[in-house]
Order: sequence, then structure tokens, then C-alpha cells
Amino acid sequence: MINLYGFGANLGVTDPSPFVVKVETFLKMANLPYQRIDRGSNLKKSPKGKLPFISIKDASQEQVVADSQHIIEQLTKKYQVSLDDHLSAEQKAQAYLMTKSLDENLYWCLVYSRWVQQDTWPNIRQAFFGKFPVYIQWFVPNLVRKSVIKTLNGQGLGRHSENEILAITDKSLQALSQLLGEKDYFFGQQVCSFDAAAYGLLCQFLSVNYQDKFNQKAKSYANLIQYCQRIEQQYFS
Ligand SMILES: N[C@@H](CCC(=O)N[C@@H](CS)C(=O)NCC(=O)O)C(=O)O
Repeated sequence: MINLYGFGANLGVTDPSPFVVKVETFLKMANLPYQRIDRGSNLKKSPKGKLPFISIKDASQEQVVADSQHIIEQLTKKYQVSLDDHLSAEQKAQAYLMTKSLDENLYWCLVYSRWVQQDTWPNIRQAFFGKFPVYIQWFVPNLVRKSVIKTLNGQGLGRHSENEILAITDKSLQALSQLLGEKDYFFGQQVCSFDAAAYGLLCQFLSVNYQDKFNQKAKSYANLIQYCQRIEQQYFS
């Protein structure tokens, strides 16, 4: 049995982490049975201090794998997943670099939109910390927010102005919309593991239950909206 450790459904999506949704979507696309184990305290158990991670229990042993990329590679090898078999070597290389662009660039725009933007932060604070005891709500959300801002500055994106980050976000969304075009999935009419990565992040803009400038931008791309709906109908309904 495969256990997927995430944060748990929040903000109107199956998990507020694009990386957890990426792995869950991959598991569904690959038709691999799994169960989710959801709680914030999973972070403490994670070998890399981040979510997601998975554990695979066989009769004799338990294997733990962290990081969405490693998880997908490991599962593909172990269960001979054929999701990417229809891609050429060139397309596989493109899919890898496209995934890294989402994970390492657009993801940080999402982080900025949630944790830094003044008008969105109250919603996020309530969604992530609203169930904690009041005395924790007094200081923990601001402490975590400060640490996220520090990370964003270290990564570099946080040094741009809000309008610049919005424009950077739009560049990626526009590129994704162009790449998808009128196809059902990014590499044709059949899903591949890149679609798990793309949906994992796009749903965080397009399927969440709050409105802000960033997801408004995403909503200007009709084919991306339809893409998320297509994946949700096929795998999450
Ligand atoms: N490279 C990792 C990134 C995972 C990641 O950044 N997860 C975030 C949630 S979206 C996390 O656990 N953050 C908690 C922290 O940094 O303390 C992957 O692909 O799984």
C-alpha cells in the first residue's frame, strides 16, 4: 500500500500544496491504489522536512520517499508506470524542464500571492491557522509568514515588486496556455506525468475558493480553466 502524506484539503482544493496535488494526480493517472494521511505535523516526520512524502509498505519492508520528482520517478520504476511511454526522448526532456520551471518559478509566485499580498493574507491565515487555539493564532501565523518572506527574499523572487511578480506569473501562465493550445493535455490527447505537475499548480490558481489578482490573471486563460475542469472530471469527481 502507498501512503501519501500531505497537509489535507484546504482552500477548496484537495491539498494547498501543488506538490502534494502533483503526486496525488500522478497516482490517480497511473491507477495506483493509495491512501492519504493528512496533517500539518507530517512535516516533522518528512525525511526532507517538506511535503509530500510517501511510504510504500510491502510484506517485508517500508520504503519512504520524499520530493515529488523523486516520488514520481520511484513509483514509475517500481510499478512500471507507462504514462510517459508515448513521449519521444525530446518531449521527455521538455517535460522535465517545464516541470522545473513550474516548481522553481511559478510556485514561488503562488507562495508570494498567498503569504505576502496584503489582501489575500487574512484568508490564508484563517484557512491555515484558524483551527489552532487562540493563543497560537496570536503569534504563530506572523512568525511563519516572516519566515516565508525571508525564504522568498533568499530565493530572489521576493525582491521584485508586486506588479513585477504579477507580470512574472502571467508570463508563465501565458506560456502554459500557448503550449496547451487546443489539445486536451500538454503533450497531446493522452495524459503524461507532466500533466500531474501542471494540474497540481494550476488548480492552486484556478480551483481555489478565494479571489485575488493572481488567480484573476489565471482565469483570463480559458483553455487553462477547461484543462483543470477536464482533469477534475476525469480524476477527482
Ligand atoms: N521539491 C519539493 C518541494 C516541496 C515543498 O516545497 N513543499 C512545501 C509545501 S508546498 C513544504 O512542505 N513547505 C514546508 C516548509 O518549507 O517548511 C517537492 O517537489 O516535493
